[in-house]
Amino acid sequence: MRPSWKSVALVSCALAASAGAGTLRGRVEVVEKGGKKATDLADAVVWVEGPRVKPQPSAATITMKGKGFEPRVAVVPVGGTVDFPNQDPIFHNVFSVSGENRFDLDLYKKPKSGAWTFRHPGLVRVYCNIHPQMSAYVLVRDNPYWARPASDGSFEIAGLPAGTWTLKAWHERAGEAQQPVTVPESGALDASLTLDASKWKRAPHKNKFGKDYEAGERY
Ligand SMILES: [Cu+2]
Repeated sequence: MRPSWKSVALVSCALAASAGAGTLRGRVEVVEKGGKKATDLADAVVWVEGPRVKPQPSAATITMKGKGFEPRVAVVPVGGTVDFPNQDPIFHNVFSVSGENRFDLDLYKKPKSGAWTFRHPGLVRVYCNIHPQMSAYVLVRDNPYWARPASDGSFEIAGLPAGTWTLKAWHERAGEAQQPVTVPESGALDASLTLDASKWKRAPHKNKFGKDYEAGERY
């Protein structure tokens, strides 16, 4: 069947709609036990799930320093590499057992270094197999629409395709919150998210063998 003029017109309308781009502006709030507002909002991540747009390649660095990771939260696109240089004079062993993103860089110190390329979207919990107090997070995203909030919690995600998507926010002590957002073909949209950290408790995690850490290194 030959396409009629009518169906051709419909197709061009759909293309025009998906070419639209809106900006999402908002604020993230993290509420602690007793209703207190958290101040470490820059450690949160905000992102939009749904648009099938490939992110530009980018990389990140998480440095091991003073038996800690710095920064403690990083975001990379699928296929993005995180470097894990060790600035301490002692060995560290970066690893994760987070699903398909599990990895193990084994023991190293300067001048050796390690890196990992993340292939699957999701939240990756990163630990050291020697020091249980060391923890960091890598969020791996399959589209370019993410933002790190400013210290007051405000964020902006620009260039979003028009449509109804899911806005998500994450913070270490609260987990995820989400809400639907309908992005217009042009212009800005306001959206705010509140994350509940009131039930958070520091919980021990296992080492890379799934066992408890040996006594001597404590939280
Ligand atoms: Cu370590």
